[in-house]
Amino acid sequence: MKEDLINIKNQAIARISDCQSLNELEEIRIDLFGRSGIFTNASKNITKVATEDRKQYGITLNEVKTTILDLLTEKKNHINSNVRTWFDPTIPGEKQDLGHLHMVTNAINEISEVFTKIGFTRVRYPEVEYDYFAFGALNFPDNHPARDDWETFFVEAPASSQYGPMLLTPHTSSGQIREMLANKPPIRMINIAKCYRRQMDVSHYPMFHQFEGLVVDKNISITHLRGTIDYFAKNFFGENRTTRLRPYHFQFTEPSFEVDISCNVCSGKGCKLCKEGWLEIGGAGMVHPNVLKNCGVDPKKYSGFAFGWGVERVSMMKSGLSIPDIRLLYSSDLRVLKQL
Ligand code: FA5
Repeated sequence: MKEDLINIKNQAIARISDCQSLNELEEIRIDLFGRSGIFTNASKNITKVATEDRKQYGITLNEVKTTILDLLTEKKNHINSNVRTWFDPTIPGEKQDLGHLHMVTNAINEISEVFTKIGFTRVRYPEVEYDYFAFGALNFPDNHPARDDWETFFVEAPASSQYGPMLLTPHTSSGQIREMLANKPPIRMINIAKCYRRQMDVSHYPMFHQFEGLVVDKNISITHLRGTIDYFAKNFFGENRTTRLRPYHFQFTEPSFEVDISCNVCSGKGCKLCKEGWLEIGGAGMVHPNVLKNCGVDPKKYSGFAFGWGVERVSMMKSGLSIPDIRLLYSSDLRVLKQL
């Protein structure tokens, strides 16, 4: 009986190796494993095998079956690999999607370019900061509640005895301190970096970008601030845009302002988007004498101006696309990203 199985195997091997086509191979398979195939019948014969030989017969059956099936698969792959697949060179190619820089990266590049053209140096300072640089040196007395306005993330790390607790910088104004400690006036910096705040709604995101301008030199006045802001507005948003300053309060500037830009939808006449013709872009002011002193700059000799605005905010205002929610920018939704 066992010899019969070996014969089945040897004959199958011979037939499979001579076989030249898939049809022929299928015939061999059916001859062996079909309903009344040679192998199928041999399996049924197990009932006729003496009980003491049955186990060995079963093992041989399995070995023969595995060998033949493996050979059939191997032969099938071999025949398939020899079949030349038809290639039609006239079929149009598949169009590959082209990636592009994110809208925020483009805005950062453009903002850098606008300011470096008028002599500002692009800098970047740490995102993980100490309280002293983000608040203390910016004229916030210890434990002053104005810190709350910045809804800061604190880092679980040992506080510095000199600079206080560690935090994720909530604004690029910390870069003012780093810049003045590292360089003597004249200073013209544009610091563009990531900022973090515990905020999340249609116009706020926990991670966002600001660009901070700082100019410190002899005889710097509000007119320089106005001129710089107007220059930026016209270069970034368009020739027809104008700006205005509204009185405001920041600890680190005196006087302080909120900067508005004329609305592009109604050209400053007043509409649904802007209400009164103006859109807010961010804060600005003349550097507070205490901040200059904290950085070793003599306020009797030098003065300066600073401004800090949101990159996402200004690029959303510029784009002409109506982006109703800042969170869309970071949603990684290709339907949105492809449009920007
Ligand atoms: C400040 O952060 C000041 N440091 C700005 C400044 C610099 C004033 C220099 C004077 C001199 P404010 O908190 O208003 O100010 O933020 C400035 C801008 O950052 C806002 O107008 C907004 O455009 C952007 N911004 C603030 N928080 C978020 C947020 N969570 N998501 C997105 N953008 C934000």
